[in-house]
Amino acid sequence: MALPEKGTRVLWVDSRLCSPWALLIWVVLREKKIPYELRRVDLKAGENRTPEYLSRAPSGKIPVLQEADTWLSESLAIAEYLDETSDGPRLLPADPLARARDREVLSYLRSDFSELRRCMPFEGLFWSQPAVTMTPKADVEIARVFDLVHKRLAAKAPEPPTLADFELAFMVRRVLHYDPKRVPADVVEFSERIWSRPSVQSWVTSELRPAHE
Ligand SMILES: N[C@@H](CCC(=O)N[C@@H](CS)C(=O)NCC(=O)O)C(=O)O
Repeated sequence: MALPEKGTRVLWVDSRLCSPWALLIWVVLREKKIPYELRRVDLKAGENRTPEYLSRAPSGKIPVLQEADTWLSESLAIAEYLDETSDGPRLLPADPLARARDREVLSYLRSDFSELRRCMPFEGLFWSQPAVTMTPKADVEIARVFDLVHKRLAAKAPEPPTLADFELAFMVRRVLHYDPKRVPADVVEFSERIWSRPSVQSWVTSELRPAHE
């Protein structure tokens, strides 16, 4: 695991570039125009399970942010840290209640929706995946995601997007990919507006992603 020059900010991501959690940090760095180096970890080869990696990122997961000898894991902690310590547009609202709402949605997206994720894996956006039968639980979770988007559209101006907007758009993107007819027009518009941002598209179209899984 070659270490970067001292003083360089480094984002460690999965080598296949298909983690939505890593995507969030990629987007934060680009939206806020923060210079960084990218390092890729081959999860399939177990590069995240070496004693060296685990001593820096004890969960053995990506994304990880490195600043000199400081290593920070967990996408939400990293995103919030970058937002608070850098210039550029605020990606978490300044207003305490609006910020709490953002964190509420970000927490839901981490703790709930496991069936939606299982039935509509993010990998499918880039490589064909074996078909998975939808389940009633996944249907309920999809309806709940749409409901969260509708609540946001009713409550706040669409610009600039916040962390919760980005992650909701990533979740909607799964449904748009696997079963577009399900997605209401206003939710399509919400997701497309965010998915088409240069910060997101630079990740979607990255040549670093292997052509085959
Ligand atoms: N709660 C973590 C989740 C990160 C996560 O699940 N990363 C996956 C890739 S999508 C990972 O590194 N998996 C490797 C493993 O668990 O061995 C975050 O928000 O950063």
